[in-house]
Amino acid sequence: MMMAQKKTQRSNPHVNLTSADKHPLVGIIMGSMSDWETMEHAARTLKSLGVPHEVRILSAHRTPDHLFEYAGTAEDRGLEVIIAAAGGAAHLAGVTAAKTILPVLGVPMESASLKGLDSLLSTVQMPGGIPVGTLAIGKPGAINAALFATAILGTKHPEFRESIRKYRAAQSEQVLANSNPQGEAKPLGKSAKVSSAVRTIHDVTDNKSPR
Ligand code: RP5
Repeated sequence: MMMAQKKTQRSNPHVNLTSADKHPLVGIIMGSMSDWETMEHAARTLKSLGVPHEVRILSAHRTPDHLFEYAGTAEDRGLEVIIAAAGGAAHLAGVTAAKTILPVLGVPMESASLKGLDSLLSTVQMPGGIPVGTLAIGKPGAINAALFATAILGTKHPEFRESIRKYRAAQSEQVLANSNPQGEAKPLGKSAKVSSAVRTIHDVTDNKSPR
């Protein structure tokens, strides 16, 4: 049973994706299975940073009661940050924020009709009183939401501050190791060899730098 669950983690957002079997500190929720292709980047980024997390599909309009229960019990269940992704008239992050005092980060999904501008405005334009920290549309927002969530955790858990530090260093190293777009890589930095941390960034971003 346990083995079967682990095997499906990469492709099934209904299943917990936790690091080292610790209880989740970050909850990633999204309005639809169609958001998973984008939000998988948030989950993979958290995984690479060693942040225990869980992933759920919950919709403000399709499963409102379940969303209320999830957001209303998140704090008691030990979550410390929630990442909420939705597209179109994207009210998931705002409704979640209304039901918890945990920090909620919103990721606007790129929509078919308006390329995510609808999602962005719906997520970011919260009236004063209930904040949603809104990231960029799509994959960059998914990656940055994970990094931001980790930075928030880092104010309380020093190990996650170190995870961010390593990620940043590896990111710089990756740029410096490929600094000449016309020719062979001539590292500008101290280190000529690409570290394993750089490979981790490659893993996270599907061999592309975050855009
Ligand atoms: C939102 O509607 C979801 O977050 C998704 O981005 C969008 C479209 O959902 P589907 O019609 O693909 O399920 O609730």
